[in-house]
Amino acid sequence: MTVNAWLWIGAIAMAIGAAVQLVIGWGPRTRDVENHYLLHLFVCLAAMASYLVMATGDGAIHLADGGPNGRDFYFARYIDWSVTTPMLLLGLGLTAMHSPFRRWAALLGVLFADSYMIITGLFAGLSPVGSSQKWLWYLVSCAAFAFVYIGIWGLFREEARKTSDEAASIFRTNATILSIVWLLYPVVFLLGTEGTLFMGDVPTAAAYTILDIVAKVGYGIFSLLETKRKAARELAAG
Ligand code: RET
Repeated sequence: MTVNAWLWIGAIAMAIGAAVQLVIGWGPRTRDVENHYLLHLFVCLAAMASYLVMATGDGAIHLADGGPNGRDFYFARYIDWSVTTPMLLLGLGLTAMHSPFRRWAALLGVLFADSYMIITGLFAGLSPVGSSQKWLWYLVSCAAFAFVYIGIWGLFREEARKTSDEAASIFRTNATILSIVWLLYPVVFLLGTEGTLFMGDVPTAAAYTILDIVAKVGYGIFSLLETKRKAARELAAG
């Protein structure tokens, strides 16, 4: 398989993910379902655009470092992540918080740390392979990532426990999936063409595509169905 094939797989998977969510969320919705519907649908649509621009050859720049032939740096991924990761975290925050407005500063803090992680991650990706500044930016980005985890497992979890047993349990499942899947991104960066070149461009593209499908399509559909089930239970209970 080629890098391009993986990018097309990403674009098609995101389109299918968006279509499936469109169907799941169709019809009358509670506010809770609507929140998750819009967030997860737009996550897939944003990623679909990003995969399309990469697959059609306009989402990367060619850099001279990283081997005799240089390397393609897919900046479009970082634009995608800068939009989609805050949306996914907002979705997780909403499963935890009865009223996000009560702790809006905490919520914004987590989203800010997340943006910081992606932007400094972009600097890490752009800087020359083998340079010391690459690892400086990588560490800064990882530090921001640690703040995101502190937000999830500290503030968000505390809020979920206060909200209800059901919210706490849903939150725990979602936060666990998200935490594990997200942790693999810096590992792919480290091993791939942006990091140590341990993996070539095809495995790097494959790994990011698979992670994106799990983190956006898989997690999105899971979270949307879960919210619908919760709404149905609430309706039945009156
Ligand atoms: C980078 C490199 C620098 C160090 C760290 C990173 C983390 C990236 C993450 C990305 C998550 C993306 C998702 C996209 C799907 O919607 C930027 C790779 C910490 C956590 C979940």
